[in-house]
Amino acid sequence: MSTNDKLSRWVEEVERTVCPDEVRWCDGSDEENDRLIQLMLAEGTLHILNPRTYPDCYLHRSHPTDVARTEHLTFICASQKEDAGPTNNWMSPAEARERVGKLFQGCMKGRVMYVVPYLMGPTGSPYSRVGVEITDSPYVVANMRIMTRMGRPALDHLGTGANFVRGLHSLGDLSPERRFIAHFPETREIWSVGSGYGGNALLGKKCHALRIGSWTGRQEGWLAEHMLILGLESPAGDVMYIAAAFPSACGKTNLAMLVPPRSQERWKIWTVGDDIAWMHPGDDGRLYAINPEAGFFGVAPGTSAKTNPNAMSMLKRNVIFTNVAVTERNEPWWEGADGELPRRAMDWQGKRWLSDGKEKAAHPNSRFTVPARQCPSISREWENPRGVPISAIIFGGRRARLTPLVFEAFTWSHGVFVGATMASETTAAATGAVGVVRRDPMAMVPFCGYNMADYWAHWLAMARRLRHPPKLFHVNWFRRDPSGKFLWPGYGENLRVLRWIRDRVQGRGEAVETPIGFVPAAGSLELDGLDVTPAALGPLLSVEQEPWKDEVRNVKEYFAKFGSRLPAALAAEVEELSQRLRKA
Ligand code: OXD
Ligand code: MN
Repeated sequence: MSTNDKLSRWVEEVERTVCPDEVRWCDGSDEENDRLIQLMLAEGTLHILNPRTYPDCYLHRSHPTDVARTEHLTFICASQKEDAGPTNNWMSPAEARERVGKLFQGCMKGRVMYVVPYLMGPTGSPYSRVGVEITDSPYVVANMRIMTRMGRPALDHLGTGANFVRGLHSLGDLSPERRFIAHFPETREIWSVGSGYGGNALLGKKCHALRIGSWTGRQEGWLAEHMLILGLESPAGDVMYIAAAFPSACGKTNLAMLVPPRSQERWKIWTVGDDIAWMHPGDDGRLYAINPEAGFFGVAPGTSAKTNPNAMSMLKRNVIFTNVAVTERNEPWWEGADGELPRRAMDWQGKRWLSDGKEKAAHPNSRFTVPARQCPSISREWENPRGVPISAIIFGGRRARLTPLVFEAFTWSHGVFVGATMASETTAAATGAVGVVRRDPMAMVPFCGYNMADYWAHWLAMARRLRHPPKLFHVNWFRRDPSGKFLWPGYGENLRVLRWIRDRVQGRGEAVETPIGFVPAAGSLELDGLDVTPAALGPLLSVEQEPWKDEVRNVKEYFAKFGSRLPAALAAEVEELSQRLRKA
Protein backbone atom coordinates (compact mmCIF):
# COMPACT_ATOMS: atom_id res chain seq x y z
CA MET A 1 0.00 0.00 0.00
CA SER A 2 1.08 3.58 -0.48
CA THR A 3 0.52 6.70 1.56
CA ASN A 4 0.16 8.70 -1.63
CA ASP A 5 -3.61 9.06 -2.04
CA LYS A 6 -3.44 9.87 -5.78
CA LEU A 7 -1.54 6.66 -6.35
CA SER A 8 -3.83 4.61 -4.09
CA ARG A 9 -6.95 5.98 -5.80
CA TRP A 10 -5.61 5.11 -9.25
CA VAL A 11 -4.65 1.60 -8.15
CA GLU A 12 -8.16 1.06 -6.71
CA GLU A 13 -9.71 2.31 -9.92
CA VAL A 14 -7.62 -0.13 -11.97
CA GLU A 15 -8.47 -2.94 -9.57
CA ARG A 16 -12.20 -2.32 -10.13
CA THR A 17 -11.64 -2.59 -13.89
CA VAL A 18 -9.36 -5.62 -14.12
CA CYS A 19 -10.89 -7.61 -11.19
CA PRO A 20 -7.82 -9.53 -9.96
CA ASP A 21 -8.00 -12.25 -7.33
CA GLU A 22 -5.37 -10.41 -5.35
CA VAL A 23 -3.39 -7.14 -5.38
CA ARG A 24 0.29 -7.14 -4.41
CA TRP A 25 2.42 -4.04 -3.98
CA CYS A 26 6.01 -4.77 -4.98
CA ASP A 27 9.04 -3.46 -3.11
CA GLY A 28 11.79 -5.10 -5.16
CA SER A 29 13.19 -6.93 -2.10
CA ASP A 30 15.16 -10.18 -2.39
CA GLU A 31 12.43 -12.06 -0.49
CA GLU A 32 9.75 -10.87 -2.86
CA ASN A 33 11.90 -11.75 -5.86
CA ASP A 34 12.61 -15.24 -4.47
CA ARG A 35 8.87 -15.84 -4.05
CA LEU A 36 8.19 -14.76 -7.62
CA ILE A 37 10.99 -16.95 -8.97
CA GLN A 38 9.62 -19.96 -7.05
CA LEU A 39 6.16 -19.24 -8.40
CA MET A 40 7.37 -19.06 -12.00
CA LEU A 41 9.48 -22.21 -11.61
CA ALA A 42 6.42 -24.02 -10.28
CA GLU A 43 4.24 -22.68 -13.10
CA GLY A 44 6.88 -23.63 -15.68
CA THR A 45 7.27 -20.10 -17.04
CA LEU A 46 10.85 -20.01 -15.78
CA HIS A 47 13.57 -22.67 -15.88
CA ILE A 48 16.57 -22.82 -13.65
CA LEU A 49 19.95 -22.87 -15.42
CA ASN A 50 23.05 -24.71 -14.22
CA PRO A 51 23.38 -23.42 -10.63
CA ARG A 52 27.07 -24.24 -10.49
CA THR A 53 28.18 -22.34 -13.60
CA TYR A 54 25.27 -19.85 -13.79
CA PRO A 55 24.12 -19.20 -10.21
CA ASP A 56 20.78 -17.40 -9.92
CA CYS A 57 20.28 -17.46 -13.68
CA TYR A 58 16.98 -18.41 -15.28
CA LEU A 59 15.51 -18.99 -18.70
CA HIS A 60 12.14 -17.75 -19.84
CA ARG A 61 10.58 -18.94 -23.08
CA SER A 62 8.04 -16.56 -24.46
CA HIS A 63 5.08 -17.35 -26.64
CA PRO A 64 6.48 -17.97 -30.16
CA THR A 65 4.38 -15.10 -31.56
CA ASP A 66 5.61 -12.71 -28.89
CA VAL A 67 9.35 -12.32 -29.37
CA ALA A 68 9.97 -8.71 -30.46
CA ARG A 69 8.49 -5.23 -30.38
CA THR A 70 5.40 -4.93 -32.54
CA GLU A 71 5.61 -1.48 -34.05
CA HIS A 72 2.44 -1.85 -36.11
CA LEU A 73 0.47 -2.38 -32.88
CA THR A 74 2.09 0.55 -31.06
CA PHE A 75 0.04 3.76 -30.97
CA ILE A 76 0.47 7.35 -29.90
CA CYS A 77 -2.95 8.46 -28.69
CA ALA A 78 -2.55 12.25 -28.70
CA SER A 79 -5.73 14.29 -29.18
CA GLN A 80 -4.50 15.65 -32.52
CA LYS A 81 -3.34 13.20 -35.19
CA GLU A 82 -0.74 15.73 -36.42
CA ASP A 83 0.93 15.63 -33.01
CA ALA A 84 1.74 11.95 -33.52
CA GLY A 85 3.05 12.73 -37.02
CA PRO A 86 3.67 10.54 -40.05
CA THR A 87 6.13 8.14 -38.39
CA ASN A 88 3.73 6.97 -35.65
CA ASN A 89 0.49 5.03 -35.66
CA TRP A 90 -2.22 7.20 -34.21
CA MET A 91 -5.48 6.41 -32.49
CA SER A 92 -7.66 9.06 -30.86
CA PRO A 93 -7.69 8.86 -27.06
CA ALA A 94 -11.45 8.20 -27.13
CA GLU A 95 -11.12 5.33 -29.61
CA ALA A 96 -8.17 3.85 -27.68
CA ARG A 97 -10.05 4.05 -24.38
CA GLU A 98 -12.91 2.20 -26.01
CA ARG A 99 -11.00 -0.39 -28.10
CA VAL A 100 -8.08 -1.08 -25.78
CA GLY A 101 -10.01 -0.31 -22.60
CA LYS A 102 -12.43 -3.15 -23.24
CA LEU A 103 -9.56 -5.65 -23.31
CA PHE A 104 -8.74 -4.69 -19.71
CA GLN A 105 -12.27 -5.33 -18.41
CA GLY A 106 -11.94 -8.25 -16.00
CA CYS A 107 -8.63 -9.29 -17.63
CA MET A 108 -6.99 -10.20 -14.29
CA LYS A 109 -9.71 -12.54 -13.02
CA GLY A 110 -7.90 -15.53 -11.54
CA ARG A 111 -4.61 -13.63 -11.58
CA VAL A 112 -2.54 -11.52 -9.21
CA MET A 113 -2.31 -7.80 -9.94
CA TYR A 114 1.20 -6.57 -9.14
CA VAL A 115 1.75 -2.85 -8.47
CA VAL A 116 5.30 -1.88 -9.36
CA PRO A 117 6.47 1.63 -8.40
CA TYR A 118 9.74 2.35 -10.22
CA LEU A 119 12.21 5.18 -10.56
CA MET A 120 13.87 5.95 -13.88
CA GLY A 121 17.24 7.54 -13.15
CA PRO A 122 19.59 7.62 -10.18
CA THR A 123 18.20 8.03 -6.68
CA GLY A 124 18.28 11.68 -5.67
CA SER A 125 18.65 13.05 -9.19
CA PRO A 126 16.48 16.03 -10.12
CA TYR A 127 16.23 14.44 -13.59
CA SER A 128 14.81 11.10 -12.39
CA ARG A 129 11.13 10.30 -12.95
CA VAL A 130 8.65 8.00 -11.31
CA GLY A 131 6.37 5.52 -12.98
CA VAL A 132 4.04 2.88 -11.63
CA GLU A 133 3.39 -0.23 -13.68
CA ILE A 134 0.44 -2.43 -12.87
CA THR A 135 0.92 -5.86 -14.42
CA ASP A 136 -0.30 -9.45 -14.17
CA SER A 137 3.06 -10.88 -15.26
CA PRO A 138 5.56 -12.02 -12.61
CA TYR A 139 8.19 -12.15 -15.39
CA VAL A 140 7.64 -8.44 -15.96
CA VAL A 141 8.02 -7.75 -12.22
CA ALA A 142 11.29 -9.72 -12.07
CA ASN A 143 12.64 -7.86 -15.11
CA MET A 144 11.51 -4.44 -13.86
CA ARG A 145 13.40 -5.16 -10.64
CA ILE A 146 16.61 -5.43 -12.68
CA MET A 147 15.90 -2.66 -15.17
CA THR A 148 14.70 0.05 -12.77
CA ARG A 149 15.02 1.18 -9.16
CA MET A 150 11.89 -0.42 -7.83
CA GLY A 151 9.82 0.15 -4.70
CA ARG A 152 11.08 2.53 -1.98
CA PRO A 153 13.33 4.79 -4.13
CA ALA A 154 10.35 5.46 -6.40
CA LEU A 155 7.84 6.10 -3.59
CA ASP A 156 10.29 8.38 -1.80
CA HIS A 157 10.96 10.35 -4.97
CA LEU A 158 7.22 10.69 -5.60
CA GLY A 159 6.32 11.76 -2.07
CA THR A 160 2.74 13.00 -2.00
CA GLY A 161 2.82 14.32 -5.57
CA ALA A 162 0.85 13.17 -8.59
CA ASN A 163 3.75 13.33 -11.04
CA PHE A 164 4.06 9.71 -12.07
CA VAL A 165 3.52 7.86 -15.33
CA ARG A 166 0.59 5.47 -15.02
CA GLY A 167 1.30 2.20 -16.82
CA LEU A 168 -1.20 -0.61 -17.11
CA HIS A 169 -0.05 -3.91 -18.53
CA SER A 170 -1.78 -7.23 -18.95
CA LEU A 171 -0.71 -10.33 -20.81
CA GLY A 172 -4.35 -10.61 -21.86
CA ASP A 173 -4.61 -13.77 -23.93
CA LEU A 174 -1.26 -13.08 -25.69
CA SER A 175 -3.02 -13.04 -29.00
CA PRO A 176 -1.53 -10.69 -31.65
CA GLU A 177 -5.17 -10.03 -32.61
CA ARG A 178 -5.77 -8.41 -29.26
CA ARG A 179 -2.40 -6.77 -28.73
CA PHE A 180 -1.99 -3.01 -28.35
CA ILE A 181 0.69 -0.78 -26.90
CA ALA A 182 -1.06 2.56 -26.50
CA HIS A 183 0.49 5.78 -25.17
CA PHE A 184 -1.50 8.77 -23.95
CA PRO A 185 1.24 11.41 -23.73
CA GLU A 186 -1.08 14.24 -22.65
CA THR A 187 -2.10 12.35 -19.51
CA ARG A 188 1.16 10.37 -19.23
CA GLU A 189 -0.50 6.98 -19.37
CA ILE A 190 0.55 3.74 -21.04
CA TRP A 191 -1.77 0.83 -21.78
CA SER A 192 -0.15 -2.36 -23.00
CA VAL A 193 -2.05 -5.58 -23.52
CA GLY A 194 -1.47 -8.92 -25.21
CA SER A 195 2.34 -9.09 -25.05
CA GLY A 196 4.91 -10.10 -22.46
CA TYR A 197 7.90 -9.07 -24.62
CA GLY A 198 10.43 -6.65 -23.06
CA GLY A 199 9.98 -3.54 -25.18
CA ASN A 200 6.19 -3.96 -25.14
CA ALA A 201 5.78 -4.97 -21.50
CA LEU A 202 8.61 -3.52 -19.38
CA LEU A 203 6.89 -0.17 -19.48
CA GLY A 204 9.75 1.82 -17.92
CA LYS A 205 11.93 1.26 -20.96
CA LYS A 206 10.68 2.22 -24.42
CA CYS A 207 7.17 3.33 -23.43
CA HIS A 208 8.05 5.60 -20.51
CA ALA A 209 11.73 6.51 -20.92
CA LEU A 210 11.43 7.19 -24.65
CA ARG A 211 7.87 7.71 -25.92
CA ILE A 212 6.38 9.53 -22.93
CA GLY A 213 9.88 10.82 -22.03
CA SER A 214 10.43 12.49 -25.40
CA TRP A 215 7.04 14.23 -25.20
CA THR A 216 7.81 15.45 -21.66
CA GLY A 217 11.34 16.44 -22.67
CA ARG A 218 10.00 18.74 -25.37
CA GLN A 219 7.62 20.40 -22.92
CA GLU A 220 10.32 20.85 -20.31
CA GLY A 221 13.39 21.54 -22.47
CA TRP A 222 15.40 18.32 -22.37
CA LEU A 223 16.08 15.32 -24.62
CA ALA A 224 15.03 11.67 -24.15
CA GLU A 225 17.15 9.67 -26.59
CA HIS A 226 17.79 6.12 -27.80
CA MET A 227 21.50 6.43 -26.99
CA LEU A 228 24.28 4.69 -25.15
CA ILE A 229 26.53 6.77 -22.92
CA LEU A 230 30.23 5.98 -22.50
CA GLY A 231 33.31 7.54 -20.96
CA LEU A 232 36.54 7.45 -22.97
CA GLU A 233 39.54 7.58 -20.65
CA SER A 234 42.92 8.56 -22.13
CA PRO A 235 46.26 7.21 -20.91
CA ALA A 236 46.63 10.54 -19.06
CA GLY A 237 43.50 9.71 -17.06
CA ASP A 238 41.04 12.33 -18.38
CA VAL A 239 37.58 11.05 -19.31
CA MET A 240 35.42 12.39 -22.14
CA TYR A 241 31.75 11.38 -22.27
CA ILE A 242 30.10 10.49 -25.56
CA ALA A 243 26.48 9.57 -26.34
CA ALA A 244 25.63 7.52 -29.42
CA ALA A 245 22.38 6.67 -31.19
CA PHE A 246 22.13 3.46 -33.20
CA PRO A 247 18.99 1.56 -34.18
CA SER A 248 18.06 -1.54 -32.17
CA ALA A 249 20.47 -4.47 -32.41
CA CYS A 250 23.25 -2.46 -34.11
CA GLY A 251 25.85 -2.87 -31.37
CA LYS A 252 25.05 -0.17 -28.78
CA THR A 253 25.71 -2.58 -25.91
CA ASN A 254 29.01 -3.71 -27.46
CA LEU A 255 30.21 -0.14 -28.03
CA ALA A 256 29.18 0.95 -24.54
CA MET A 257 31.29 -1.89 -23.08
CA LEU A 258 34.15 -1.81 -25.59
CA VAL A 259 37.44 -3.36 -24.52
CA PRO A 260 40.36 -1.64 -26.27
CA PRO A 261 42.54 -3.87 -28.47
CA ARG A 262 45.95 -4.77 -27.19
CA SER A 263 47.68 -2.03 -29.20
CA GLN A 264 45.46 0.57 -27.46
CA GLU A 265 45.38 -0.92 -24.02
CA ARG A 266 46.31 2.30 -22.24
CA TRP A 267 42.87 3.60 -23.20
CA LYS A 268 39.72 2.65 -21.35
CA ILE A 269 35.99 2.74 -21.95
CA TRP A 270 33.59 3.22 -19.04
CA THR A 271 29.93 2.27 -19.45
CA VAL A 272 27.26 4.70 -18.24
CA GLY A 273 24.33 3.29 -20.24
CA ASP A 274 23.69 1.07 -23.26
CA ASP A 275 20.28 2.11 -24.56
CA ILE A 276 18.70 5.31 -23.26
CA ALA A 277 20.01 8.77 -22.37
CA TRP A 278 18.08 11.61 -20.76
CA MET A 279 20.01 14.80 -21.46
CA HIS A 280 19.54 18.19 -19.81
CA PRO A 281 21.30 21.52 -20.28
CA GLY A 282 23.44 22.22 -17.21
CA ASP A 283 24.13 25.56 -15.53
CA ASP A 284 27.54 25.64 -17.20
CA GLY A 285 25.97 25.53 -20.69
CA ARG A 286 26.97 21.92 -21.32
CA LEU A 287 24.65 18.97 -21.95
CA TYR A 288 24.45 16.42 -19.09
CA ALA A 289 23.24 12.86 -19.53
CA ILE A 290 21.85 10.30 -17.11
CA ASN A 291 21.04 6.68 -17.85
CA PRO A 292 17.46 6.24 -16.62
CA GLU A 293 17.84 2.45 -16.45
CA ALA A 294 19.43 0.23 -13.82
CA GLY A 295 20.07 -2.82 -15.97
CA PHE A 296 20.78 -4.01 -19.50
CA PHE A 297 18.22 -5.77 -21.68
CA GLY A 298 20.68 -6.84 -24.35
CA VAL A 299 20.54 -8.95 -27.50
CA ALA A 300 22.25 -12.31 -26.84
CA PRO A 301 23.12 -13.62 -30.34
CA GLY A 302 26.50 -12.37 -31.46
CA THR A 303 27.64 -11.67 -27.89
CA SER A 304 30.98 -13.40 -27.25
CA ALA A 305 34.42 -12.96 -25.75
CA LYS A 306 35.45 -11.38 -29.05
CA THR A 307 32.55 -8.96 -29.48
CA ASN A 308 31.86 -8.08 -25.84
CA PRO A 309 34.05 -9.66 -23.15
CA ASN A 310 32.59 -7.39 -20.47
CA ALA A 311 29.09 -8.63 -21.25
CA MET A 312 30.27 -12.23 -21.12
CA SER A 313 31.63 -11.79 -17.63
CA MET A 314 28.52 -9.99 -16.34
CA LEU A 315 26.28 -12.77 -17.70
CA LYS A 316 27.46 -15.41 -15.25
CA ARG A 317 25.04 -14.74 -12.36
CA ASN A 318 21.71 -13.02 -11.60
CA VAL A 319 20.55 -13.04 -15.21
CA ILE A 320 17.17 -13.66 -16.77
CA PHE A 321 17.69 -15.07 -20.25
CA THR A 322 14.78 -14.97 -22.65
CA ASN A 323 14.46 -17.24 -25.70
CA VAL A 324 18.06 -18.45 -25.78
CA ALA A 325 18.94 -22.12 -26.36
CA VAL A 326 20.12 -24.45 -23.56
CA THR A 327 22.94 -26.97 -23.86
CA GLU A 328 23.00 -30.42 -22.33
CA ARG A 329 24.96 -28.89 -19.43
CA ASN A 330 21.92 -26.70 -18.87
CA GLU A 331 23.83 -23.57 -19.83
CA PRO A 332 22.54 -20.78 -22.05
CA TRP A 333 23.72 -20.74 -25.65
CA TRP A 334 23.16 -18.61 -28.75
CA GLU A 335 24.46 -18.21 -32.26
CA GLY A 336 27.78 -16.37 -32.22
CA ALA A 337 28.62 -17.56 -28.69
CA ASP A 338 32.17 -18.68 -27.89
CA GLY A 339 33.38 -22.21 -28.45
CA GLU A 340 32.03 -25.00 -30.53
CA LEU A 341 28.44 -25.71 -31.47
CA PRO A 342 26.86 -27.68 -28.66
CA ARG A 343 26.45 -31.37 -29.45
CA ARG A 344 22.95 -31.38 -28.04
CA ALA A 345 20.78 -28.44 -27.21
CA MET A 346 17.17 -27.40 -26.81
CA ASP A 347 16.18 -24.51 -29.04
CA TRP A 348 14.45 -21.34 -27.84
CA GLN A 349 11.08 -23.07 -27.98
CA GLY A 350 12.27 -26.00 -25.85
CA LYS A 351 12.47 -28.44 -28.78
CA ARG A 352 15.47 -30.62 -29.51
CA TRP A 353 17.76 -28.63 -31.77
CA LEU A 354 19.20 -30.34 -34.83
CA SER A 355 22.43 -28.54 -35.51
CA ASP A 356 22.00 -28.94 -39.28
CA GLY A 357 22.18 -25.20 -39.89
CA LYS A 358 18.51 -24.99 -40.92
CA GLU A 359 17.00 -23.55 -37.76
CA LYS A 360 18.48 -21.13 -35.29
CA ALA A 361 18.90 -22.51 -31.77
CA ALA A 362 18.38 -19.15 -30.04
CA HIS A 363 15.81 -16.69 -31.30
CA PRO A 364 17.66 -13.90 -33.22
CA ASN A 365 16.13 -11.41 -30.76
CA SER A 366 16.79 -13.49 -27.66
CA ARG A 367 17.83 -11.37 -24.70
CA PHE A 368 19.52 -11.14 -21.35
CA THR A 369 18.37 -8.96 -18.47
CA VAL A 370 21.18 -8.16 -16.05
CA PRO A 371 21.88 -5.52 -13.37
CA ALA A 372 24.14 -2.72 -14.68
CA ARG A 373 26.28 -2.87 -11.56
CA GLN A 374 27.53 -6.31 -12.65
CA CYS A 375 29.24 -4.84 -15.70
CA PRO A 376 33.04 -4.81 -15.19
CA SER A 377 33.31 -1.55 -17.16
CA ILE A 378 30.52 0.27 -15.29
CA SER A 379 31.51 3.90 -14.81
CA ARG A 380 32.07 5.36 -11.35
CA GLU A 381 29.78 8.15 -12.54
CA TRP A 382 26.88 6.02 -13.71
CA GLU A 383 24.67 6.98 -10.80
CA ASN A 384 25.86 10.56 -10.50
CA PRO A 385 22.58 12.47 -9.90
CA ARG A 386 23.86 15.34 -12.03
CA GLY A 387 24.72 13.10 -14.98
CA VAL A 388 27.88 13.22 -17.07
CA PRO A 389 28.82 16.10 -19.42
CA ILE A 390 28.52 15.06 -23.05
CA SER A 391 31.24 16.31 -25.42
CA ALA A 392 30.22 14.43 -28.57
CA ILE A 393 27.08 12.80 -29.92
CA ILE A 394 27.38 10.09 -32.54
CA PHE A 395 24.64 9.00 -34.92
CA GLY A 396 25.14 5.66 -36.61
CA GLY A 397 23.42 3.22 -38.88
CA ARG A 398 24.01 -0.14 -40.44
CA ARG A 399 24.72 0.70 -44.10
CA ALA A 400 26.54 -1.60 -46.51
CA ARG A 401 27.17 1.34 -48.83
CA LEU A 402 27.20 5.12 -49.04
CA THR A 403 28.19 6.37 -45.58
CA PRO A 404 31.85 6.56 -44.61
CA LEU A 405 33.31 5.11 -41.43
CA VAL A 406 33.08 8.46 -39.67
CA PHE A 407 32.39 12.11 -40.39
CA GLU A 408 31.85 15.23 -38.36
CA ALA A 409 28.99 17.65 -38.96
CA PHE A 410 29.85 21.27 -39.78
CA THR A 411 27.50 22.86 -37.23
CA TRP A 412 24.78 21.89 -34.72
CA SER A 413 22.10 22.48 -37.33
CA HIS A 414 23.97 20.37 -39.89
CA GLY A 415 24.43 17.67 -37.22
CA VAL A 416 20.69 17.65 -36.53
CA PHE A 417 20.22 17.19 -40.29
CA VAL A 418 22.70 14.27 -40.23
CA GLY A 419 20.74 12.67 -37.36
CA ALA A 420 17.42 13.40 -39.04
CA THR A 421 18.47 11.65 -42.25
CA MET A 422 20.03 8.60 -40.61
CA ALA A 423 19.11 5.32 -42.25
CA SER A 424 19.81 1.73 -41.36
CA GLU A 425 19.10 -1.84 -42.36
CA THR A 426 16.34 -3.32 -40.17
CA THR A 427 17.15 -6.01 -37.57
CA ALA A 428 15.31 -8.71 -35.60
CA ALA A 429 14.53 -6.38 -32.65
CA ALA A 430 11.17 -5.62 -34.24
CA THR A 431 8.85 -7.93 -36.14
CA GLY A 432 8.94 -7.53 -39.94
CA ALA A 433 11.51 -7.96 -42.71
CA VAL A 434 15.17 -7.88 -41.69
CA GLY A 435 17.84 -6.09 -43.77
CA VAL A 436 15.67 -3.47 -45.46
CA VAL A 437 17.10 0.07 -45.44
CA ARG A 438 14.76 2.43 -43.66
CA ARG A 439 15.12 6.00 -42.45
CA ASP A 440 15.52 6.01 -38.72
CA PRO A 441 16.15 9.58 -37.58
CA MET A 442 18.28 9.63 -34.42
CA ALA A 443 17.37 5.88 -34.12
CA MET A 444 14.08 7.17 -32.71
CA VAL A 445 11.49 6.18 -35.33
CA PRO A 446 10.02 3.44 -33.14
CA PHE A 447 10.33 5.53 -29.99
CA CYS A 448 9.61 9.21 -30.62
CA GLY A 449 6.32 9.98 -28.87
CA TYR A 450 5.38 12.91 -31.09
CA ASN A 451 5.67 14.40 -34.55
CA MET A 452 9.22 13.76 -35.74
CA ALA A 453 9.33 17.19 -37.41
CA ASP A 454 8.57 18.86 -34.06
CA TYR A 455 11.21 16.63 -32.51
CA TRP A 456 13.80 17.97 -34.98
CA ALA A 457 12.66 21.50 -34.18
CA HIS A 458 13.21 20.71 -30.51
CA TRP A 459 16.72 19.43 -31.25
CA LEU A 460 17.48 22.59 -33.27
CA ALA A 461 16.18 24.78 -30.44
CA MET A 462 18.38 23.01 -27.87
CA ALA A 463 21.37 24.86 -29.35
CA ARG A 464 20.05 28.08 -27.81
CA ARG A 465 20.20 26.54 -24.35
CA LEU A 466 23.75 25.23 -24.73
CA ARG A 467 26.72 27.59 -24.65
CA HIS A 468 29.01 24.58 -25.16
CA PRO A 469 27.04 22.08 -27.23
CA PRO A 470 28.52 18.66 -27.97
CA LYS A 471 30.00 18.19 -31.45
CA LEU A 472 27.94 15.92 -33.69
CA PHE A 473 29.29 12.96 -35.69
CA HIS A 474 28.10 10.07 -37.83
CA VAL A 475 29.66 6.59 -37.95
CA ASN A 476 29.09 3.45 -39.99
CA TRP A 477 30.94 0.31 -38.86
CA PHE A 478 29.14 -1.78 -41.48
CA ARG A 479 30.40 -0.54 -44.86
CA ARG A 480 31.22 -3.40 -47.24
CA ASP A 481 33.34 -3.86 -50.36
CA PRO A 482 31.72 -4.99 -53.64
CA SER A 483 32.23 -8.64 -52.65
CA GLY A 484 30.23 -8.05 -49.47
CA LYS A 485 33.18 -8.12 -47.06
CA PHE A 486 33.16 -5.66 -44.15
CA LEU A 487 35.77 -2.94 -44.70
CA TRP A 488 36.31 -2.18 -41.01
CA PRO A 489 37.05 -4.77 -38.29
CA GLY A 490 34.69 -3.10 -35.79
CA TYR A 491 34.28 -4.09 -32.11
CA GLY A 492 37.33 -3.10 -30.00
CA GLU A 493 38.92 -1.39 -33.00
CA ASN A 494 36.10 1.17 -32.98
CA LEU A 495 38.11 2.80 -30.21
CA ARG A 496 40.30 4.31 -32.93
CA VAL A 497 37.31 6.17 -34.31
CA LEU A 498 36.37 7.38 -30.82
CA ARG A 499 39.92 8.67 -30.44
CA TRP A 500 39.60 10.69 -33.66
CA ILE A 501 36.32 12.08 -32.39
CA ARG A 502 38.01 13.05 -29.12
CA ASP A 503 40.81 14.75 -31.06
CA ARG A 504 38.27 16.74 -33.06
CA VAL A 505 36.43 17.82 -29.91
CA GLN A 506 39.74 18.99 -28.49
CA GLY A 507 40.50 21.00 -31.62
CA ARG A 508 43.21 18.59 -32.82
CA GLY A 509 42.69 15.73 -35.28
CA GLU A 510 43.25 16.44 -38.96
CA ALA A 511 40.21 16.35 -41.23
CA VAL A 512 39.32 16.82 -44.86
CA GLU A 513 36.25 18.81 -45.77
CA THR A 514 33.83 16.91 -48.02
CA PRO A 515 30.30 17.89 -49.09
CA ILE A 516 28.79 15.76 -46.29
CA GLY A 517 31.10 16.83 -43.45
CA PHE A 518 34.68 16.43 -42.21
CA VAL A 519 36.27 13.00 -42.66
CA PRO A 520 39.61 11.96 -41.14
CA ALA A 521 42.66 13.17 -43.07
CA ALA A 522 45.22 10.58 -44.11
CA GLY A 523 47.22 9.59 -41.05
CA SER A 524 44.82 11.07 -38.52
CA LEU A 525 43.17 7.75 -37.65
CA GLU A 526 45.50 5.66 -35.51
CA LEU A 527 46.08 2.40 -37.47
CA ASP A 528 49.01 0.92 -35.51
CA GLY A 529 48.70 -2.80 -35.00
CA LEU A 530 45.69 -3.01 -37.31
CA ASP A 531 45.31 -5.05 -40.44
CA VAL A 532 43.94 -2.09 -42.42
CA THR A 533 46.41 -0.32 -44.68
CA PRO A 534 46.18 3.42 -45.27
CA ALA A 535 45.23 2.53 -48.88
CA ALA A 536 42.32 0.38 -47.71
CA LEU A 537 41.02 3.38 -45.80
CA GLY A 538 40.16 5.03 -49.12
CA PRO A 539 36.96 3.05 -49.78
CA LEU A 540 36.02 3.25 -46.09
CA LEU A 541 36.15 7.02 -46.01
CA SER A 542 35.12 7.86 -49.56
CA VAL A 543 32.19 10.15 -50.31
CA GLU A 544 30.88 9.30 -53.77
CA GLN A 545 29.12 12.04 -55.70
CA GLU A 546 26.41 10.13 -57.58
CA PRO A 547 25.13 7.95 -54.72
CA TRP A 548 25.04 11.05 -52.51
CA LYS A 549 23.05 12.94 -55.14
CA ASP A 550 20.55 10.04 -55.06
CA GLU A 551 20.56 10.31 -51.28
CA VAL A 552 19.64 14.00 -51.54
CA ARG A 553 16.66 13.07 -53.74
CA ASN A 554 15.58 10.41 -51.23
CA VAL A 555 15.93 12.80 -48.31
CA LYS A 556 13.80 15.42 -50.09
CA GLU A 557 11.11 12.80 -50.68
CA TYR A 558 11.31 11.73 -47.05
CA PHE A 559 11.15 15.28 -45.75
CA ALA A 560 8.09 15.98 -47.93
CA LYS A 561 6.11 13.59 -45.69
CA PHE A 562 6.36 16.14 -42.88
CA GLY A 563 4.76 18.96 -44.92
CA SER A 564 4.82 22.41 -43.41
CA ARG A 565 5.98 21.11 -40.02
CA LEU A 566 9.46 20.41 -41.39
CA PRO A 567 11.79 22.97 -39.77
CA ALA A 568 13.06 25.51 -42.32
CA ALA A 569 16.62 24.91 -41.09
CA LEU A 570 16.45 21.29 -42.26
CA ALA A 571 15.02 22.22 -45.66
CA ALA A 572 17.94 24.67 -45.95
CA GLU A 573 20.45 21.98 -44.95
CA VAL A 574 19.34 19.63 -47.73
CA GLU A 575 19.63 22.47 -50.27
CA GLU A 576 23.10 23.32 -49.02
CA LEU A 577 24.20 19.69 -49.23
CA SER A 578 22.89 19.53 -52.76
CA GLN A 579 24.87 22.66 -53.69
CA ARG A 580 28.04 21.39 -52.07
CA LEU A 581 27.70 18.16 -54.06
CA ARG A 582 27.20 20.11 -57.28
CA LYS A 583 30.28 22.21 -56.63
CA ALA A 584 32.51 19.33 -55.61
C1 OXD B 1 15.75 -2.58 -27.27
C2 OXD B 1 15.33 -2.19 -28.64
O1 OXD B 1 15.24 -3.56 -26.73
O2 OXD B 1 15.80 -1.13 -29.10
O3 OXD B 1 16.60 -1.87 -26.70
O4 OXD B 1 14.53 -2.90 -29.26
MN1 MN C 1 17.03 -0.03 -27.79
